Amino acid sequence: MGVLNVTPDSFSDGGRLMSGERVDLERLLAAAHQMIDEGAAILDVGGESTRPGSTPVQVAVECSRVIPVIERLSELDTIVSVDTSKPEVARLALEAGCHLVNDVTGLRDPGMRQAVAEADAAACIMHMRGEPRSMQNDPVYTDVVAEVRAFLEESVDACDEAGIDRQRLLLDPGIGFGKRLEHNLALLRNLEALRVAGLPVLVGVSRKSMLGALTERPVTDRDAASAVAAALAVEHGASVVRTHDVGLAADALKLVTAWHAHG
Ligand code: HH2
Repeated sequence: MGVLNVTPDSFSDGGRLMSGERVDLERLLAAAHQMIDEGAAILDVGGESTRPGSTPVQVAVECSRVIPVIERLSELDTIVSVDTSKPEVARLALEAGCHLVNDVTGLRDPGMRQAVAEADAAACIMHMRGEPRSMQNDPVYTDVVAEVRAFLEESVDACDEAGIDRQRLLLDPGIGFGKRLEHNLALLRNLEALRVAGLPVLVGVSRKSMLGALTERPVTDRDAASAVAAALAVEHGASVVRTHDVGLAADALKLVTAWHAHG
């Protein structure tokens, strides 16, 4: 899953695909084609940063960023995902040709579950402790793996009740979303334990601060560590990795595949 952020303020690539307040569609399409060529199966379009300390944006602003992009990407031979936690944005994105709703709040809003069910769309349920504004203020868990799994179980049940086809769900531990380094590492080492109902797990660790803490590198220089983390995540049970540098992650995953094919 390649990340296409159309925001001025995302933590690692804010403004890259923008021209002032507007999305630069030419640059965005070039980035999308490059990701597809490098091996992305899914393109994830986000119009609101969820970095620690970020503040929410209005529905109209988020829509003005993501909807024209989704319309264009839906013409390509790829799965299009919208990274949003607002049902209104998700509905319009699905109407515009989006296939998957990637909700960092784990479809907690019943309106979001209804939107996904009505469109018979796919969805990613991510775990987040708290909200972006305050989530890194000393999060505490007794057993982080058990607590995240319990949340995912409840969420899958809620999606069942809303009429969402289970086969269309992905689960995500939410690396860096209300977690300290030791929590992130425990989750990454135990991804198999998070596979509620055998569903596939998605991991987003690309460029995140845990990699900064481990390598002492700035956000602009974490792509090598991100690729290694992607490989480790797949080795420990992830089926999808969300990444800013698709080429590097694809190389890393080719090695994992070869390792197993010839083992
Ligand atoms: N991480 C980010 C955003 N969306 N979605 C899922 N499912 N899993 C993740 O780990 C995840 C996510 C944060 O990364 P990014 O989009 O690069 O930054 P920002 O939120 O600042 O736009």
